[in-house]
Amino acid sequence: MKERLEQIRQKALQQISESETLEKLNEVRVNILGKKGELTDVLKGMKDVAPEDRPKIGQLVNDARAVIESKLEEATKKMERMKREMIMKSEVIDVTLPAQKAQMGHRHPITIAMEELERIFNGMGYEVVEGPEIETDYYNFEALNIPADHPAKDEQDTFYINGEFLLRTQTSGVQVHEMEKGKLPIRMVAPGRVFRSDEVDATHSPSFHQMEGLVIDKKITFADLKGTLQAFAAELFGEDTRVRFRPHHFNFTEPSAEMDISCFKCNGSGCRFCKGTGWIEILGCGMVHPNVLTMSKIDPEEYTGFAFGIGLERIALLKYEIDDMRLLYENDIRFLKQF
Ligand code: 2NM
Repeated sequence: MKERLEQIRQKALQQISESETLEKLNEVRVNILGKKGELTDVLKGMKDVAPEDRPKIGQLVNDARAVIESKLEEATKKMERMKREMIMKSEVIDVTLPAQKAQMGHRHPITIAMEELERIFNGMGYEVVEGPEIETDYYNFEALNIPADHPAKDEQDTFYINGEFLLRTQTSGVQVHEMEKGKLPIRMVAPGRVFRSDEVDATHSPSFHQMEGLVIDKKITFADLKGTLQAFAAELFGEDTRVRFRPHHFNFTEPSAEMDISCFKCNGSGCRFCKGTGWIEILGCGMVHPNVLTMSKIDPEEYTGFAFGIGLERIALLKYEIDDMRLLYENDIRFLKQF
């Protein structure tokens, strides 16, 4: 009996020292000290021990149990401490490290141009009005004095949805809707996406952005148009900017013109940027055609007006000196990050 106890004790101590996990230690506890454990087994054998030897054997069993229990506890504590240390090491946070810079979003260069133009025209008392990208043939063409046989209406140039609906090729439909409301005077700009059936290249895209403006009141003249667009150019490109108007043709305006600004790179002396001319084309404009007013129930004898159209891609490319429009649509984050 004594030997068996010694054996159990040796075995227990060895197993404890060989245990590498808390689970293993618990296994040892159950196998030795548990209800069906080896030491408990020894106690159950007491009935075969001579009565006079029982106190002594009992004492030995208790001693063995005490030693094993204390070794178990010691090993368990040590194991728990090691486990904690390992967790602390692997989860260490260096609170002195500098914080990671938050990634800020960027407005797209076209959005920047659009908002800048809205700000300038708002400052001159213009309202910003938006309208649908799908329009009817009437609002996109007919109401703008563009006849059925006009080349712009060709399927080569316009995306038709069906015989009646199309993707707007300019935002002018928004102006027509506004004129039809009959609330005069009008001072508005219409920014937005427009569509033309063009091949993609450095200066063309089937979908691009425009801002068109419209002013209608009594006694509006071409001088008002010139003064307004001169003030606009000065605010967008700098107060020294000079403008010139070249005769042009649009169906919806008469007379019509294109406006150039003096090159902001060379101030008009001629450089690569303005292709040696000293001037940069910036927008189209004109006095609203009497037919356009009449169709929208405005009396051209009482009211006159001017209108203009500005390409926002063109403004963004000029402003940021970008030479290929495709960069604006590819959404390469390395490109967009710069604005
Ligand atoms: C341009 C150039 C000239 C224009 C005309 C109108 C309307 F609706 F009043 F007739 N809206 N926009 C216009 C005039 C647009 O874009 C180059």
